[in-house]
Amino acid sequence: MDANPPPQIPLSWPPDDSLTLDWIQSLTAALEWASWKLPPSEFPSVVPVPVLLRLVLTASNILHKEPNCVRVDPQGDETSVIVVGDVHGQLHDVLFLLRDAGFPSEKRLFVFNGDYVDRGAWGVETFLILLAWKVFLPEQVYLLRGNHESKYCTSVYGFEKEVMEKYGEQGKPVYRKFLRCFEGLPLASIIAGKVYTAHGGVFRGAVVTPSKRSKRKKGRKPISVTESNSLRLGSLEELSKARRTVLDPPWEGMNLIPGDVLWSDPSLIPGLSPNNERGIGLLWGPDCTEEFLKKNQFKFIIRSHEGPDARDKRQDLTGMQQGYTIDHVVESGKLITLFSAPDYPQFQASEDRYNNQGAYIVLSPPDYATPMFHSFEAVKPRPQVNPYYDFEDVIDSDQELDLKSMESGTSVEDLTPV
Ligand SMILES: [Mn+2]
Repeated sequence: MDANPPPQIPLSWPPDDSLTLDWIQSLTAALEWASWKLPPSEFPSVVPVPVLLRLVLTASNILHKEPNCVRVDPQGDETSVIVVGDVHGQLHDVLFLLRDAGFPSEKRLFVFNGDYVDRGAWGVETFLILLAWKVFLPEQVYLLRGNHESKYCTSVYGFEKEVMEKYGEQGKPVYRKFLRCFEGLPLASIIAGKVYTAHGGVFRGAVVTPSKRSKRKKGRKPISVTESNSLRLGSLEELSKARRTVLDPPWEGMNLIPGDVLWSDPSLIPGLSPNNERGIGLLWGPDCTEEFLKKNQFKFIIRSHEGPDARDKRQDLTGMQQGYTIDHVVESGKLITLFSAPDYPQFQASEDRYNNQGAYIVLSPPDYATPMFHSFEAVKPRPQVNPYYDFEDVIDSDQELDLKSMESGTSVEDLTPV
């Protein structure tokens, strides 16, 4: 890495507001250089606050207009779609992935499945680069939300502190702008009408009947979702109606769908059940995968959310050493878990690392229904930096939601959705 800074530093916002490929390349070169050569506190000398705010706001405006479930419909007979799982602030691995797969273009669409920030030390850099691609190619690049794109997760797993250390006194408004952007990230995608992708997975249907006005003027009893025992799989129509602009999805009440989409995990046990390990979301069995695929005429579900540490604790599902697993094989198709952060997590208390590969998936024309898996190793060495969270104390990823530390102070039993 060159000792001299790239010539574009500090970066400036293009005068006519239009991002170019050149601008993205300058941003990438500057961020990569700074990750090796500058202490975090000098980050504003590379990306000054006004430039960062313009980029985040421009992307945010695009994202907020997208529906909960974006339709990714490749045009022409030469267009492929790349799907990417969790990247967790591992800048150098994301840059390797983009170079390896080929950068986004008219002929190469990208769907990112969320979890851009937290745990890794370069969440700001990683997310800014992805936002720049989104602004440059809004119809070719899709950024979905992960459970870590939330206020709760970023306050526990490092991103909030990372922003504060990189932007110092100006950190608070910068962090708030990031949170506002997270609210806009869509929840799911449908690729070529065949492949459903979301960070966690499937979701329950709303069990609340439309409120009919009581004939009596007073004494209308609110209907509680958690009183119902009838968990059923949700429809795409229900997904489209969910309110996603909640920083932390509720685990009870009228708006459970975002929490399910972002936090759920597959299981080999049939049916839908509460995800007690996580404290939010669902576990769903192969029968639900079949029902969801069949009803919507999909061939695949591609979800992310479980890394090698999470899979290490699961007896029923296979490990994440190659960056992907095939969890359900049913009559209508398959359920895939895709994880794109190799040698994860970046900071570990134990010498004994998972040394997992990351992976991305290529879906190709004409049918987009034969996923090609590309596994890759971590870029090494990584720059030596300090973590932004207490990785030795923080609970491991299988119970990402430490409910006891939530502000409400409500007990786990009270919060578990029925
Ligand atoms: Mn996740």
